[in-house]
Amino acid sequence: MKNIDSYTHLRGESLFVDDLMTRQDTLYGLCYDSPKAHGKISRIDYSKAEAIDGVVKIFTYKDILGENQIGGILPDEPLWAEDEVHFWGQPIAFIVATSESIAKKARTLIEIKIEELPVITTAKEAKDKGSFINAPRSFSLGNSSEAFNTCDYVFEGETFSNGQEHLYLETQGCYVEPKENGTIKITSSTQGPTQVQKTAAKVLGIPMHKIEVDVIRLGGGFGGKEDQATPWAVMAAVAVQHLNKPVKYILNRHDDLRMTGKRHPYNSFFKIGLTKDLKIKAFEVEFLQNSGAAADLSPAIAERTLFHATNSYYIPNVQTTVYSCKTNLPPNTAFRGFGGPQGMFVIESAIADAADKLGIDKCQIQEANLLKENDEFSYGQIVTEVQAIKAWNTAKNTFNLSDLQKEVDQYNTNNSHTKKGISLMPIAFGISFTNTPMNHARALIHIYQDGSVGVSTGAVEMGQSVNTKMLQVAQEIFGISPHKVKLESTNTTRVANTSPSAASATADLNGKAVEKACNNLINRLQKVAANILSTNANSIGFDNDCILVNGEKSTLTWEALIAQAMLERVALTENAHYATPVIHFDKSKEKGHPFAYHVYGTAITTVTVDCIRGTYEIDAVNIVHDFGKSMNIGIDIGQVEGALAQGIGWMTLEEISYNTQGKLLSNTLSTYKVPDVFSAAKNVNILPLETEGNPLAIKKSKAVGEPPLMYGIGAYFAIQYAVKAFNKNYQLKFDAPFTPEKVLMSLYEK
Ligand code: LUZ
Ligand code: MOS
Repeated sequence: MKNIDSYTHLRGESLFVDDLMTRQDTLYGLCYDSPKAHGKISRIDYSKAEAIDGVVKIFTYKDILGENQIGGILPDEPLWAEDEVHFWGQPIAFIVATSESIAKKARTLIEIKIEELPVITTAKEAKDKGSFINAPRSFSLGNSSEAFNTCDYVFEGETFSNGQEHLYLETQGCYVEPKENGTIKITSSTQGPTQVQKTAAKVLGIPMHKIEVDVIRLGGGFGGKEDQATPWAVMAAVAVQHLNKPVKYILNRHDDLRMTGKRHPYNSFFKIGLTKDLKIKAFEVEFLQNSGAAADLSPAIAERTLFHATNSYYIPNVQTTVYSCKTNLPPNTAFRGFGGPQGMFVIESAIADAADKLGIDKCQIQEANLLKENDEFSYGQIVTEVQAIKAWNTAKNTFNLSDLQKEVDQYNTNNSHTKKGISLMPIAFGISFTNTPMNHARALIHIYQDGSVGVSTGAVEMGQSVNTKMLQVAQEIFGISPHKVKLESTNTTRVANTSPSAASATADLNGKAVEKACNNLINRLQKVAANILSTNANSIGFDNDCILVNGEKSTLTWEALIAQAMLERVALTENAHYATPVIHFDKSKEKGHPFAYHVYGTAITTVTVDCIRGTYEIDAVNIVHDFGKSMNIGIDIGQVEGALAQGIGWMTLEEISYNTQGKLLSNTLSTYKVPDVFSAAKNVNILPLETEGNPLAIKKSKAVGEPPLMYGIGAYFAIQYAVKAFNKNYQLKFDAPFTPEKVLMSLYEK
């Protein structure tokens, strides 16, 4: 089935927040943010800005009737700064005017004096100064310090991976309207409608039932709207509470880039120990996460880094620690993979370092340590239905690894100014929110009396096609044509207390709730049908818009059945709740079984480096991916392709840059390079691995949003291979992104 949105997307008819019909009296909001990264606000003068015709009011923390607090995990982030600012771009005030251009003009007239304080921009500096978000976390398995003594080889090193801008096509935004009796309706471009509702209620000092949050769809989220869609919606809601008029706020790209957090940069220190037969016996890492100026989701992201620190390998002795380092950058946040990619980059670097020093191919070490059935992760989960070796071998065999390797080496013998590189990248990604209590969802299904169906869930459509998957679930259970099912917007009054659409788990969690609700309706309808057809309920089936008896088509249509059920006063609405069974985690021991299942796969990446210019092309990425039993292979392959491009971008081109004063330098699309058609892999082959799937995945179709991003890590090591082929003196460095500048320096390093 095609993505149900593709037709209107292509015609430009799909609606986003900015396309909503606005009321005639709508006002426009604009955030005034800090022009310094750290300091005390000694003076602020709004008088010139307020004097402009059309400026209605400038809101500050003093106008907040509830709490000036938007922190989700830790209460450490004000909506608007009070007397101190902690990052460049921190919201201080909110200008509301009769037009966007008036608000913009007013913003330039605000005068501020800040007594500057020392600015920390790197995680290392923060750690040295003892500046942390919370206490460090550690996972451990076996006894690594003892195990190192029995290793034949031990290597130590440092890695750095930079942040990443989400660059959702649709910037952050909201439209907020007053309703009667002090109630407020927020339409937001958020992955987490409940988080917006809860935070707005807290800041406005009103109960959650007075706030309705509606989400039509998002033009991309990638994690950037899991937590950070909230502040804008809440700012506009504060204004609406005071003015009793609608307020719209859509950030322009420049403001969005400056004020929002990104993927966390990580600086990490590893120690890896191997035996002569290349088994990794011990592994230790200290991860320094650059969290920015407030917690946001950093502690949860730090946790996922620990969960993925050994990627798809079994290592019997592991000791990992993560520090969430508080710096004067915008609070960094969720980004596809959620700390997992940062963890995996370190183990892959450690393996590359060991292979280089031992003079062998990296893939020999990788292959010798792949996860097997019943292996244990450092967090105590015993893995079953492991596909690591199967994916690896299938990739090697299907894509003729030995031929590819020969081609690369022959090419390198025959060419002096261009060199090729190759790498393998296996992945194992855990599916479930690592915070167990978040793994639940609900669905509300109405069968209307004409037989058409409306489905509401907590899932937010952000281009990942979750609505299409939800529609498929309902349509297949009811045995009706897809056009009879409509997916409604995501709305907190229809489906409440939702977890954000995140963690690759949205289709699983919400799909299972849809499945449950539909099955409950089916049970009721079977009885009605059995009555009409004088048979027993168990023999009733549903297919092709008709009712079946013992698998045979009867004369009763779906529409006729629904009409009869209506006459018999049978409830045609159902609400169901789903909570993932099996999973648990004990934070006091840092052990448990946090993931419903893992997703596996292997990518083989080949590249060509221009050794005169330092530029490179990704020749091909050949992937074997574990989709389980994909319920929509077109959509799922689209997710792999998108994630791969995003992962390669993170590893190669996308370079976030702040100066030492904490000012974002890469603040436009001319200074921040995202992958385009020229930098995309020339050839991408995606082969679905034949696996059983997992009963905790919706229709045994495994989660697909995040895992394939990590195939992009392979690009780093393929480029490194080519660089080494050109320059034998090159000392391996693990400093992502591997931009053409860095490649050039490496090619000519002495
Ligand atoms: N968000 C979250 C996530 O709150 N918890 C998670 O475990 C997670 N994992 C991936 C992406 N977003
Ligand atoms: Mo996320 S990184 O919002 O799944």
